[in-house]
Amino acid sequence: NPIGVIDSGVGGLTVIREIQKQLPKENILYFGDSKNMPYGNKEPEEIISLTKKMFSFMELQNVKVILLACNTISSFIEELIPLTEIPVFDIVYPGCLAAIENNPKEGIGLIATEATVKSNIYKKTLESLKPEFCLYSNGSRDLAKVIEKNNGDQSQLNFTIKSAIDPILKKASIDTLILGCTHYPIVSKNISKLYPQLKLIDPAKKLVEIVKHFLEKNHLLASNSNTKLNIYTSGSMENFLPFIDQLEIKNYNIMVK
Ligand code: DGN
Repeated sequence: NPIGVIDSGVGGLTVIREIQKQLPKENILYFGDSKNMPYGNKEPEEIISLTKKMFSFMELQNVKVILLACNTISSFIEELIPLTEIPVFDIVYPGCLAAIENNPKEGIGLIATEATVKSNIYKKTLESLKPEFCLYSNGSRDLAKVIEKNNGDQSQLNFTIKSAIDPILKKASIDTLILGCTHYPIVSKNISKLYPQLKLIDPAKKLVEIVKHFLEKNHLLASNSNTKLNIYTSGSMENFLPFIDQLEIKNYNIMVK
């Protein structure tokens, strides 16, 4: 059975890239709800109800686990777990663990969507793991959308990145920045260029490590030699192709659903 991955759009491809690196023998089923993106500016009820629909699709396709490759969706993990029998993994907990392992000297910064920041999920999770670290966050209304819809306009992209990060640096001198939206690692090169002093945390790596451990422990690891990645989008295929290329995603089929 495949590993199921869901996101509001193309952002979850950054998690797919990591699965293909760490679990190269697994089949993957991805659903990106680009028609309804951005999720980040929606109310919790709507995010939960859209996610429920994606869960039903994952159930029909018999996935063995569901990865929430979206921080905004992961903010509602407690409400979502009871909605399916399939084991669900969120991306916020791994993001916090990875930030702590970077041994921040000062506080930890977080950029994410407004919904993620408003939910306080990172603050709560970090406090439960290491209360001594302060979290400085800023929610961006536009960055995920600009990444998904931008057609190469670097000045618009850099401007939006700066509007997301500068307010955090005004509050505190941080050295570790969590990219708390799966769209953001797509532009990590731009971010590093603008802020070379910051260590950027992409939670996907830790998330896939955790899932790998779970699959091993439960004897669920696959050993396919010809793996398949089926990508379904509720939006347009053309929107996905440049990101698939840029992230060097392999062995994929893409379909509109
Ligand atoms: N990629 C999603 C996340 O990680 O929060 C959100 C993108 C969006 O819909 N705004």
